[in-house]
Amino acid sequence: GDAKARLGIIGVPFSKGQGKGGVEKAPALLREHGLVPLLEQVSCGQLEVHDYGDLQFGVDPIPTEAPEYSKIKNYGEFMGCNKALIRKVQQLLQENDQFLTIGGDHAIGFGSVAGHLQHTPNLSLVWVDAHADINLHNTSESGNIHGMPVSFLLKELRVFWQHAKLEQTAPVCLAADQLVYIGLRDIDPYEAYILNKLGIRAFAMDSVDKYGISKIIERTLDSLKPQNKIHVSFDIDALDKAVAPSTGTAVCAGLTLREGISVVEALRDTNRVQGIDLVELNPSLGNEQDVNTTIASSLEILKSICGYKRSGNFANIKMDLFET
Ligand code: B3U
Ligand code: MN
Ligand code: MN
Repeated sequence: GDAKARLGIIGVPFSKGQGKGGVEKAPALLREHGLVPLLEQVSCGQLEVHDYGDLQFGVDPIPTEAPEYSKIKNYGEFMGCNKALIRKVQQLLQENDQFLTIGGDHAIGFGSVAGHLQHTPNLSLVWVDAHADINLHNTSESGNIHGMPVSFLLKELRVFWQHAKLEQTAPVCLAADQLVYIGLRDIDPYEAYILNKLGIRAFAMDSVDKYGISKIIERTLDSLKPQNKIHVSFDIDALDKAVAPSTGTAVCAGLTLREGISVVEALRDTNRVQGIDLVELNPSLGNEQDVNTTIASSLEILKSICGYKRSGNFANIKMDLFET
C-alpha cells in the first residue's frame, strides 16, 4: 500500500547503569553514520523515520529516592532518566507506529519497555543479550543497574521493588510468560534461580548450539501470544566479541552476526514489532577498527529489524518491466 509506517527514534545517552564511560556517545555516533537515511532506504520507501533527538533527563543524583536501595549505584539517576523515557515512549507511540530507542547502557531497557507497556499492555518482550539483566537490588554483586532492568518490568518481581513506587511510574507490567531471552551465556546464580523459579523461556548459547538458531527462532515465535505486539531489546553484547568488541562487558562465544540478523528478521516478518532498543555500543572501548566493526554490526541489526531483506525486496518498485 501507499501508507507509510512511521518510526520514531529517540537517543538515550545514559551511562550510569554501569561503570564505563563512552556508551553515552552511541546515539550521536550512529546518526553520524547515517542511521536515519539508512533505515529509510532499506525499507524501500515503506518507512518514514522521525528522529526526536536525545532524551532530556536530569544527570544529578536524586538523594530522596529510595534509600533502601543504597547498594545500587546511581539509583536516583536511573529513575530520573527512566521516568522521562516512560513518558517519551508513550508520546512516540502516539505519533508513530513504531519506536526505536538508542542507548546508552541497558538500564534504559526499563523505561523503554515500561513506556511501551503503558501504551500497549498486551506486549511480548524478546531480550537478546549475553546477560539476563534480571538482578534484584539484593542479588546483584556489582550494584550496576544495567544488570537489573528486567526485574523492574515483571509482575512476579514487583514484590521485591516495593520502595520503587512502580505502581505510580509504570503500573502496567509484563507477564513472565511473555518474556523470551536469546543469546545468554553469563548468568549470575540468583538470576538463574529467578529464571528457573518463574519458568522464563531462556535460550542460552548452549541451546543455540544444540538446536540451531532456526529452531530457537521457531520456539521463540511459538511462545509469543499471536495477538501481542513485540518489543525487541537488543544488547549488542549478545553478538560475539569478534563482531561486537566495543561494548562494556563483551563475552566470548556469542551469536554470529548472521544469527543475530536471523533473529531480528524473523521477528520483523511477524509485522508485530512495535518497539526496539539497541544498547551498550561503547565507542570509547577498543581500537578504531573495533569501534567501526561494532558500529557496522549495530547498523546491520537495525537495518534488518527495519525491513532490509537479504533475499531482495521488489515489493515497492514503480515500473513493471514486463507490462506491455
Ligand atoms: N550479571 C552481572 C553482569 C552484567 C549484567 N549485564 C551486564 N553485565 N552487561 C551484573 O552486574 O548484574
Ligand atoms: Mn543487557
Ligand atoms: Mn549484556
